[in-house]
Amino acid sequence: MTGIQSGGAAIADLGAIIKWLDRRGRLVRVRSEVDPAYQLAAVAARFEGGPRAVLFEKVRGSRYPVFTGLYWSRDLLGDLFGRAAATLPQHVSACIRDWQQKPVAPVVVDKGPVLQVTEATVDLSRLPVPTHAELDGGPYFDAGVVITKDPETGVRNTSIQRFMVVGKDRLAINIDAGRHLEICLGKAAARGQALPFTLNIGVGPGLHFAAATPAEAAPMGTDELGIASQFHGRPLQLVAGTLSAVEMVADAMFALECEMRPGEVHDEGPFAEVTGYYAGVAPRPLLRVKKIHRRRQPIFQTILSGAEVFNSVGLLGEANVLALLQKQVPGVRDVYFSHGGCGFYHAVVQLAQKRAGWAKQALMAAFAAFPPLKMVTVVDDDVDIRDPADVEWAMATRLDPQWGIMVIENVFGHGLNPGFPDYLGSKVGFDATRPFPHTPNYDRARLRETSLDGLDISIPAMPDE
Ligand SMILES: Cc1cc2nc3c(=O)[nH]c(=O)nc-3n(C[C@H](O)[C@H](O)[C@H](O)COP(=O)(O)O)c2cc1C
Ligand SMILES: [Mn+2]
Repeated sequence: MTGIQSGGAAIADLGAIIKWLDRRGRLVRVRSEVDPAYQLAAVAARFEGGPRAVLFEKVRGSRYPVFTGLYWSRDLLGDLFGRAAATLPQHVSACIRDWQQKPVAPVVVDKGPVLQVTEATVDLSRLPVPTHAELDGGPYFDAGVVITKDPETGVRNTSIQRFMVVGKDRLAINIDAGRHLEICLGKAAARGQALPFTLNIGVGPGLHFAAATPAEAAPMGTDELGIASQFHGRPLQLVAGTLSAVEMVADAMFALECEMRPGEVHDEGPFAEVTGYYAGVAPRPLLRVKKIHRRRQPIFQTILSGAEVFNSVGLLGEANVLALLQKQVPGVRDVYFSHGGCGFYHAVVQLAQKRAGWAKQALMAAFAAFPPLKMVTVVDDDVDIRDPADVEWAMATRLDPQWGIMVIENVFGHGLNPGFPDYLGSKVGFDATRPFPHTPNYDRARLRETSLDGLDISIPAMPDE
């Protein structure tokens, strides 16, 4: 496996990534014109989870193509990084650990592709912003990286949020409880100031992962943009803002310079979320887009609410839980956030148990490491944590419901999960490990390893093959 990194700085440049996907046969090109309202997302969904990303070359009402699907397959991501898909959490947690120990700060450079064109006026209707699901409240930016600065300390913060278009130069944003952006907005409000930030669209996975790094791994006051430097193997490049002290990403396809004025709100939603449910309408922060910069020939990026989020928020959560559990619980081998669990509500932990009772320690540590988790299942090291049937087998044969189920009531969880109205609900842990010490009646039956090479085997074709 070579991956794109053998091409140098290419991993930081979505344009280079799209070309690389094309050369690898990993890019579906939709040449016919599609409607950004409903049709684009519906067509993209037909390819969701497959080995290829999708480029929509002609999008009605706009001059710019739209790209989607970079994150919906771990195999594609593994190929891009030149490593086996199952080792992505280890790679991600190694990059975060290296940043925690010795951060490589981003550098501010004079020029960057994003500054090739600055629009004379701000008109969001010229951008190919898609409306995804049938009841969505409008077109949404959902793949933009937000950069802001803490109004007190000046330290940068980065995150990804969904933004609904509510006017020619207005967006409404959803900020979940406790996000650092919420804290920054609160600090700006306390000082009676507006909060400037930039929305950077069309970036590489290193920066996307940096923005999605959970607060538990990148606490308030740390400049998590440095995590992108680790993925890139060189400092992330920024360019200075033209209206405020907040920088933009030099390699982005588009950068919007924006401002939130504390107290200004607008109805936002509904939006079909990663949970498979609609997030409801509520008054949420309104913001003004003051300037649009872009490449000469930019490509807009959108993300489908589903596997793409499982493999970004979920992958980052997984990497963090794995790193913390390996520090705290002897014998933790691997962690997987299942897709049936919306990518970040159900963690499956693989444990080579060393002493009785440590499976429950692993349950508690996992819940503490990542607050959105609603379920944690711990299995032994002979179970394939990425195979739901194997995990179910462990539950069906090894979980003892008398003592293996741990319920935690009235605990903070993820507000988008309908079981956590106002972020409060119950969580459940399943200890599906064998009783300790191990006895032969829980040993797994196995057939002997064999090879089909040299065996004369005839496989007939079936009528509809
Ligand atoms: C595609 C995508 C969409 C997201 N949408 C939102 C959102 O609308 N609101 C939100 O608060 N977090 C959203 N997140 C999660 C945050 O970006 C993520 O938790 C981040 O770490 C928050 O940054 P912070 O730790 O600096 O607060 C999204 C993440 C991804 C990858
Ligand atoms: Mn942060």
